[in-house]
Amino acid sequence: MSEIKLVIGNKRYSSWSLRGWLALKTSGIKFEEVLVPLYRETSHAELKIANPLAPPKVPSLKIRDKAIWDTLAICEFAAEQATEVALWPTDTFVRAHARSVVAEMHSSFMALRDYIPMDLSKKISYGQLPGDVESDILRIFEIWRGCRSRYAGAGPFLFGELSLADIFFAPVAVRLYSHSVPLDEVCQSYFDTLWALPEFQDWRAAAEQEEWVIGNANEYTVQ
Ligand SMILES: N[C@@H](CCC(=O)N[C@@H](CS)C(=O)NCC(=O)O)C(=O)O
Repeated sequence: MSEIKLVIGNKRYSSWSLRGWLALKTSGIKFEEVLVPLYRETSHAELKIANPLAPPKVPSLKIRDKAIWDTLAICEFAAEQATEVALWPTDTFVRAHARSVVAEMHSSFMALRDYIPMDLSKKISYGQLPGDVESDILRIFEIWRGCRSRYAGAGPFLFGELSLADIFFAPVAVRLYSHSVPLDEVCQSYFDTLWALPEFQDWRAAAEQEEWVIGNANEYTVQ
């Protein structure tokens, strides 16, 4: 049993869990996954048992008698502990650019998050979205195009090699996919790269197997 435990929510729905999990997986750190299904009466109590020193949110890390919570702190821990890969770009200014993108993702895009929650079981055809949601999406495309035009020579991800910036956009890719949001050539190519990340494929495959489903009326059922 690993002494590092990552507490996550439903793979189908928990966008922040996906980020923390991808950061740990791609870092190569060995960890044990503890999945607590969210939005049930007992969820908060179960989260407290899984990681007593963290708030009852996911993701959180439990390392012996220590807790690390909030996705950004967990991702920074993964980047610091990774020995085989660099989850931040090595160049100072490129790294600062990547951190700007990650910080913007962490603190913004509320309209997109509220209107299109992550749901890996959902796929509907595209329809006109509210203006503030469209504005969030246009800003995301602006970030993607800006990074791809600057760093395409270094690799297929936003900053060339895979970085935490890509990991932060993984749940956004799910949101765009589930509402069939049209992408231009540059954004589609980046989306395809992100979607094909093996660890992301593993997460989606596990989400498909989950038995907890939130229905149309927001009721929570077990299949
Ligand atoms: N800013 C936090 C957000 C964590 C968060 O809100 N997680 C959601 C799931 S994606 C959660 O735990 N919801 C369960 C609840 O609030 O009961 C982070 O970055 O980790």
